[in-house]
Amino acid sequence: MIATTDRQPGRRGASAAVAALAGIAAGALTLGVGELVAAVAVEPAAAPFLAVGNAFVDLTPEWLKSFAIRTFGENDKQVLLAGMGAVLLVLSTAGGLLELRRRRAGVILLTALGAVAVVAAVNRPTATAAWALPAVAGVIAGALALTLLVGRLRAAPAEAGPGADAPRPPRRQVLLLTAAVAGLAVLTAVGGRRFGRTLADVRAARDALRLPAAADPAPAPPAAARLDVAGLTPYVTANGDFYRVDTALDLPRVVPADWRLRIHGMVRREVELDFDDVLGLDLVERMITLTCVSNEVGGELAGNAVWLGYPLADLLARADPDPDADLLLSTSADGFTAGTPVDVVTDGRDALLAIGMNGEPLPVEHGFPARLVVPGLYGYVSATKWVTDLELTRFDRATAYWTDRGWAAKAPIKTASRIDVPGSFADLTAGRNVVAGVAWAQHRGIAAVEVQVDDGDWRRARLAAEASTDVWRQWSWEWDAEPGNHTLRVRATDGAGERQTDEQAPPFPDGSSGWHSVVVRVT
Ligand SMILES: Nc1nc2c(c(=O)[nH]1)N[C@H]1C(S)=C(S)[C@@H](COP(=O)(O)O)O[C@H]1N2
Ligand SMILES: [Mo]
Repeated sequence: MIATTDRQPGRRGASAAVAALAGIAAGALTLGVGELVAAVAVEPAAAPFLAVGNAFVDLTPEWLKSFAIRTFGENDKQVLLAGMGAVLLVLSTAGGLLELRRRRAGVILLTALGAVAVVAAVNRPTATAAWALPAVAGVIAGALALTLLVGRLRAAPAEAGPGADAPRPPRRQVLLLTAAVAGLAVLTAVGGRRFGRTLADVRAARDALRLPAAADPAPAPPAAARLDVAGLTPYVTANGDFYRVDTALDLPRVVPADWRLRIHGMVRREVELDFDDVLGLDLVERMITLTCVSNEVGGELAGNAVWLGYPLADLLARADPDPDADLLLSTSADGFTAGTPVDVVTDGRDALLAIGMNGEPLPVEHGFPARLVVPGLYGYVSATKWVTDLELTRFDRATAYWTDRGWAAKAPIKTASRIDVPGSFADLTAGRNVVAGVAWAQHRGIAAVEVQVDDGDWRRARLAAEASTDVWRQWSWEWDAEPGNHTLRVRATDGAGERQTDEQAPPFPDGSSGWHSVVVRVT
């Protein structure tokens, strides 16, 4: 039996609209109180909205994740947050309407959603039991608000029979109360976001940080390492243009004063460093090109920067690792983990605990105040940002974030080359045209790049000078283009003489492969 107090359809519609708004306000209050309790009593990441979002990120199946990265690129986080917002808007509207139809029905829906948030929160990698509190407190506040608001709408006495002059539900009053609840929701949410350490605090700490000069500065790359071709990827990637890939919906807020790095596990001596300890070390500066395993053939998920840091091998040596430890498991402030082969870190390459990027402290998005950088390995097995913990262990004992999701445990970067100019489907004029791009095979180096037009012979491109085998190389080739539609293809050969494979592979499980091509029209 549906118990509405209005017998006129128009009025019933008006009550429903008010109930829907009340549902939205109650839903917002749930989230707002969750934010506030998380910030005051637990941790910002324990707030229901973020906990559910982060859990969603962790549970997203591979096909959906690849689709999201392909479709939305680096906006995938914004798209997820907006999508969650839309779903919650629909669900809280439904909560209001359900509560109007049947007392407690909306509250039950809200409680069910709260239970999902609790499960998500307590299962976050860095969670304690207290992480349940924000969602519980939020649901209590939201349920009270929903009961109060919609209860008033339904308050008309049931005995008023048909035709009787039933008292009108106090819609205007409920609307005002709804506005008050919405205001409270905004206050608690904003209060929660402002309480404790904010992103602004972290940025201020970063601005205040003065990095020491490197004891061992980066060798200046040869002038001939840069080619002057319009549209070619810049040799050094500006911090603001550097690709960003991580699982963090909300940036970890770590300030140098609180940062600690613990080195433990299969070691003879546990080591703990604070940020001043790192600043006091003999730092080195190295140019290293990073690449994400999710990069598609021809994709943009690679960047080149000058990193300031301390050699990881020397750092680990301080802990005197057990020779049986073959895995370095690094953990970030937000619980992300990467597993790096110990032999790679200690084979003499410039694997770093990095604190500087292109002459500045690490940007917050890129791991402030400290991260790992290991030349030659994809980021997911090596480049832990906001790193706080290094454990020496074994591949047969431990797994990391992405290996738990089926990605390869060992992931050297595959040789890759990309045509930047001309762009896909460019309109060119017949005659002399420059074809140019970058190629990388970190730690093996690039020995040759070749270009092919349609099914013609492969032609050697001109290679810019090599700064080191850990850095990508620009290349260019002069093309005497004839009218018509043409396909340009590129392939590289690494420093060991191994040619880039034309076998097409998707990023999963150990990196994409295949030759990049662009189609152009020449007139
Ligand atoms: N804490 C943390 N570190 C992380 C990741 C992450 O999700 N969380 N992603 C890794 C991956 S997959 C890559 S490719 C690099 C990207 O580093 P960047 O964002 O600075 O380019 O960071 C690595 N470090
Ligand atoms: Mo990555």
